[in-house]
Amino acid sequence: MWEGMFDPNLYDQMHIEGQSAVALTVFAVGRYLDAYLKTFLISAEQHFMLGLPVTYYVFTDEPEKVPNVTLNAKRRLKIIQVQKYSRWQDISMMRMKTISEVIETDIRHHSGYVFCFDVDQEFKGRFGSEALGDSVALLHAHFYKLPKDRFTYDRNPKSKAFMQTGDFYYHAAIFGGLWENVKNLTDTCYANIMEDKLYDVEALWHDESHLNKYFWLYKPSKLLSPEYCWDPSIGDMTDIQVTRLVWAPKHYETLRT
Ligand code: 2GW
Ligand code: MN
Repeated sequence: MWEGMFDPNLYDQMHIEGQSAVALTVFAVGRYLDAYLKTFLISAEQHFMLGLPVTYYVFTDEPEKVPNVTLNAKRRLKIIQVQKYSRWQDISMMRMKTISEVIETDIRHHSGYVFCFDVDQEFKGRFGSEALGDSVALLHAHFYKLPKDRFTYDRNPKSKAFMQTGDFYYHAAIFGGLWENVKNLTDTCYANIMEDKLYDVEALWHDESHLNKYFWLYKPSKLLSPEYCWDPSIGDMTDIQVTRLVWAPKHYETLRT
């Protein structure tokens, strides 16, 4: 999806008439809660799926610290406590298991669609119903123009994420779709992550490598352009007419130590 190739009003009309409801999952564990969650939620209320019922599922190890953000009508927020894994790679990868569980116990009873987000980002423009689809993947801003041999797929034959060729390089910061499909995605990626652990291997880019393998085998039905997750440090903006969501600044020195 690129600006100019869809009529936002037609999509909104269709999804309002069809009574589409959307679940958004986001993890804010450890220092990522203070660093990113408030900006993420406040900006989502300004730009994410306006006019549709949205339920936020915030996963955190410190529920009492979740900021109190005023929500628009028909929108609510659920806080779910999770453990804080000691390795950041596990914080990221184990999201697959947690998302699957919550789809099963809660989401599937309320929302047809699920979108899963990294928290270290901020909405800046419309991120609307045009992004809904059966199975939705995002083109990674750093790779969408690069030749395939530059894609950072997992190249270790011992990992379940191993792939020699592919079509696109997807960014794990956003994926979504009908809950049935997101359930299948998270179950499959989690099973593969656990099988890797059994053999003591870890895919190059963790859950993102497994996600890329999954979408290579089970093609997404809709691709979001990098407008939907842009890195402002990329100088070349020739393709980008509108930034709908941008990466927040990374503070690795303080957040990853
Ligand atoms: C992650 C890395 C290093 C130190 C801390 C964390 C961390 C991540 C954390 O302390 N607490 C936390 O809640 N997270 C969650 O995991 C949070 O939602 C965050 O957005 C997400 C992924 O971590 P992040 O954003 O630091 O990783 P990126 O932006 O480098 O992400 C890509 O690669 C990751 C795998 O290495 C994931 O696939 C991610 O989805 C990709 O965007
Ligand atoms: Mn991120």
